[in-house]
Amino acid sequence: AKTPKRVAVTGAAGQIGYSLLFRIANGDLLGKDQPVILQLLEIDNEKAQKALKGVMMELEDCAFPLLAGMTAHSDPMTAFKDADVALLVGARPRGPGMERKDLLEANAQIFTVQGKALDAVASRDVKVLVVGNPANTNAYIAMKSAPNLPAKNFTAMLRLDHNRALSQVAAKTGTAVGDIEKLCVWGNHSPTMYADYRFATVGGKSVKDMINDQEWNRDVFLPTVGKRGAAIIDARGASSAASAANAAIDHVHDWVLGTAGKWTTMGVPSDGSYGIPEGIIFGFPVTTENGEYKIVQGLEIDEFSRERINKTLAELEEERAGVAHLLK
Ligand code: NAX
Repeated sequence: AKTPKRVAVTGAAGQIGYSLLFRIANGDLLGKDQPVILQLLEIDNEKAQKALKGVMMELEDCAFPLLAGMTAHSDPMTAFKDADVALLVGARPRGPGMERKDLLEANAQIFTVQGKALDAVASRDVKVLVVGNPANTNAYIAMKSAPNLPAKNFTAMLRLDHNRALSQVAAKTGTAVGDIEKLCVWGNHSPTMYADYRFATVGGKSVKDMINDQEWNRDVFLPTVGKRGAAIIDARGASSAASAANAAIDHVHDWVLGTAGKWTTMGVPSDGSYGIPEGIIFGFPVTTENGEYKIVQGLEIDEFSRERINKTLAELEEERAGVAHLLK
């Protein structure tokens, strides 16, 4: 049997955690032959720790054959010890009267501490996925706080936006989501993200030609994908949880196990591709193989796309400037 992999999850007693942990323990994250040990972090608060114990009781009651162990933590220095994968889901939500700036700073604080802890105790190959918002900037802060780990190990979740775009395109073209290739989402996980089906194909046919409607792209598709999170809150009375957990599973699964040449979207530190400044955590089309991702190169960026990419980049640069003083 394989040696168990250690998967650390923060915000483990939250809504996303409740959808995520059972799927990890079921083998959906790292494969049906890969035992896992869950190292679960919650805030140092009696109610949160008690809720976490409750989730762990339910995990026990599933008797998952692949769940080789689990531990509860309130300190990232123990939660991240030897972690092979770290899913940073817990974050500070925006409270009443809280400005965007306060939100950025509260989260910068959390992700500085967690980045340092990963740097100190995690596996040197740890794969980090930041889900907690603002995800791209939180991933940037964690990466900058972990100078002894490779920067490429830090990623942010754009996969929910990617999956949302896939299903909108499938509905519009009357095709199956699984048949759509070469779709991607550029930029920040925020309403400014740019979902791009210009290169997408179904059975070798161009999706752009099938749709052939730039107004639908601009006035229906992009706003629908961009505001989907708000639409879910409006309908459900709570933010996306199962779909967010599913996207986190997809992201790490594909990163570890490969996409066999197919594109997906990951928020990764830019290497300067497409004029995105180095180090900014940006949604790019990627392929993955042997546990490494590669940004798809050589795509043509037309005027409309450049405008959209610049807009989402400007937002990320503004967020980066807003936390720069905390990273000294
Ligand atoms: P919940 O509020 O249900 O759960 C968050 C949990 O994190 C809570 O139990 C809280 O105690 C814990 N927590 C807070 N600070 C922590 C810390 N420093 N260390 C450990 N645990 C901590 O939120 P949930 O709905 O699960 O969402 C979690 C995060 O995902 C939010 O920031 C949310 O905005 C973000 N999302 C990101 C998405 C993406 O596509 N990147 C989509 C879904 C989601 O909105």
